Amino acid sequence: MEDVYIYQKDKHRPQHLSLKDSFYFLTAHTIDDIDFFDDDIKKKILYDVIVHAQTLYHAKIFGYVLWPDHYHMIVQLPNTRIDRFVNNIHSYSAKYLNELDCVPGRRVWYQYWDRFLRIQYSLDDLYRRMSYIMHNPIKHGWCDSFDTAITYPWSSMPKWVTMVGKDGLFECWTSYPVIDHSTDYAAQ
Ligand code: NI
Repeated sequence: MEDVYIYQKDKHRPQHLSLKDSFYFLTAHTIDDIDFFDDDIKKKILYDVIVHAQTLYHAKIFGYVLWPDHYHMIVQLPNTRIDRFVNNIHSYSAKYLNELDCVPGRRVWYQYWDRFLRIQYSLDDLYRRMSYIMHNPIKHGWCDSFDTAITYPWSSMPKWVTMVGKDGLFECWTSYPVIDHSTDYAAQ
């Protein structure tokens, strides 16, 4: 995914950002929170399907993190048909995963939640969601530090590091600290 987001302090409008489009923070869970995507081959299936949907729907994915039972994504769509975008990802990832596991027709995905990001006047909402993604490996017990979290391979974070450096990400992390999303199911 080439269009991952660039955090640029003091820049009014970051690269690739077209404000006429719709930005969403998206979270989707597998059915019964089953760890369907529990190895690299399976996560690669999900990743490839997401890349394909990105091209098909002219979406730009600025951030993502993939886990065995859910994923989060910050995505820009040129229209508001996020349902088609998500349904494409879910139907093809289920189809390919089920082929691999030899269980045709098995239900894989439960539901998704999207939050429209209000960034017309301020990018704070976007930066907060970037921090949320950076915090996710800690939240889900993969590691316990910022330095390790940003190396999580199934995410946009390694790409973010190459674009703005660890210092740039740390600045975002400290300027937009993760707030408690425990009552916000879309953000789990
Ligand atoms: Ni999560």
